[in-house]
Amino acid sequence: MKLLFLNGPNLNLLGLREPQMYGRTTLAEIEAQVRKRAGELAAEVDFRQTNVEGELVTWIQEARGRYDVIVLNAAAYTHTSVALRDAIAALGIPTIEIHLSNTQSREPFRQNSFITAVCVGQIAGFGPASYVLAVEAAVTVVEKAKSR
Ligand code: CA2
Repeated sequence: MKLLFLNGPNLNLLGLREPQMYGRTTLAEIEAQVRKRAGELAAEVDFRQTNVEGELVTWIQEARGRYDVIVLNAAAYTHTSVALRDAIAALGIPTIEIHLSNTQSREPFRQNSFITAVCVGQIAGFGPASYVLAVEAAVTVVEKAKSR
């Protein structure tokens, strides 16, 4: 089972700036937590971050045939990107939307996601644990698909 974790703009700053909002854990530390849980569940993980919207689109397109599930924290592009929505809709493999914060309890512009409707589900509000929960959700999604 292969999982592709994609992280959008500014998530490279995690743990380094604005700790009151996003905590003190770095993206590298989150990646380590993801790899640990994935190892326990016999899943392989690729974990990437970019500040470039088109790069996320390309990575989503290239995932076809290579990964079983994408886990996507699109960061600010969540609230703006028709391009990401179209890429996910065209992909044909399940995508899980994740966020560190509970976007529904934040500013109104964060309460709209362009990608929720084309994802299998969303995990938000648990800080770095959102990523670990996503590993478990991804395994559940793949096992459910196999049992059909
Ligand atoms: O809660 C999340 O995971 C978000 O996707 C984070 C995005 C935000 O735009 C979304 O509405 C919700 C922001 C990521 C920026 O991360 C930073 C980390 C440290 C310092 C500055 C930004």
